[in-house]
Amino acid sequence: MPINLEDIRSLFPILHQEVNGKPLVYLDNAATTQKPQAVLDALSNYYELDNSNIHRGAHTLADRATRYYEKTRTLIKEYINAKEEAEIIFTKGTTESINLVAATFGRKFITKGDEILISTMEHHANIVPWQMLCEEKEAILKIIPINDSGEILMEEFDKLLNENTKLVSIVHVSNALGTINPVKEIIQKAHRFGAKVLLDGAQSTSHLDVNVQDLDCDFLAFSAHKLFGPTGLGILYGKRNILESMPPYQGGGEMIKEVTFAKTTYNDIPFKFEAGTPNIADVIAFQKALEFINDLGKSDIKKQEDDLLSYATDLLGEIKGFIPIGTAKDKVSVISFNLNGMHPFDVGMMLDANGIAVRTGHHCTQPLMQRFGIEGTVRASFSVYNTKSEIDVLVAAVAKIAKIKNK
Ligand code: C6P
Repeated sequence: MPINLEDIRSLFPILHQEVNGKPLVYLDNAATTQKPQAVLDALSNYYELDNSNIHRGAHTLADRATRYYEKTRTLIKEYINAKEEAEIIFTKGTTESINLVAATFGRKFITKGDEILISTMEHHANIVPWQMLCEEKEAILKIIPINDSGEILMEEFDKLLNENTKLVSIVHVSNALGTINPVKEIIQKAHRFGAKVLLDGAQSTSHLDVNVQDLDCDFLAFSAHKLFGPTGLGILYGKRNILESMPPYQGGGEMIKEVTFAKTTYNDIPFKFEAGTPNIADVIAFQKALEFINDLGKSDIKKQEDDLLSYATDLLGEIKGFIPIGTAKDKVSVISFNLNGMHPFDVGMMLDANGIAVRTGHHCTQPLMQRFGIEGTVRASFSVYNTKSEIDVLVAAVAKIAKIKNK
């Protein structure tokens, strides 16, 4: 069924406000998406009616909170087509999910001389944990280069892969460029050398159908807040046999089976990786975000976003001085650009004065910016609730700003 934009927008209270005297045009969805009313209601309902600690209490509220919490795990399992709930671990975000793998899988399985492959277009969250690990273990971090359009050079990837490669940790969709990487092929090739593959799904899980069994990835990391859910909640998917082979992440309550001063035995997965009282309210509220996406349907969402992307790409491309950064053939609805001779931050400020919210700067991808020889970009990122008339507002504002410079 075609998406009814008015209906969708009515579900998001935050969109209906003025910023700097202009109607808000929210185009910073790659940073975080807005939350539908149902998510906000679920948060307050939880604290009003169900608040309780989970997995421990013998009383009704604790039982109810536990059931609601675990229901989200089931919905996530279905959302990414994992085999079982035990493969879904709750974390604080994509960043913590990747750090968890570095601290556990990395601690146990990466040794001196091993090689870890990442690409030029990684977010800092998928660079720094591996640098830290490689430094500690005397392992080697290698970088897969990209072309001028912002696409991975697959023949260079082939050359880098060898029997020392233990892990390929790769972004599925670039936050700064929008590039969709050929991850299925990357995973197949890495597996031929026995390497494990972690997908950074922070940007892909909101736009694409991410099916972990079909992709055959070993890990997938993503964040609820980019999927219309609350901040401070992340997900790590891992294959059962790998998760079971990894040591725990943090020690504390919940992650144990039995503790004595002589020895502690650990809980089964996923609880082995979830020490302490978790982010119960946000996990429960995230259900409503997943229901929102499932109700619309991923393919209709993608269609709507692709439509906005091609509309905006065409119109912005006509503006004199507009320099797109990231022109991959396969892209999600992210447009990164510079205006000739203008600092991205200045452009962002002028857009904000028009009520338009975009992100400017390096987007936590400094090595990628260095690859393009720039300090940063202006990034407009569209979600399913954005409209063509909002894009018209963006295009008119960018054209006006470009004219100031071209005068
Ligand atoms: N990118 C952006 O504006 P957290 O902060 O843990 O939820 O997600 C980190 C992260 C990891 N990988 C990718 C590809 C990402 O895009 C992000 C978050 C935001 O682009 C905030 S820096």
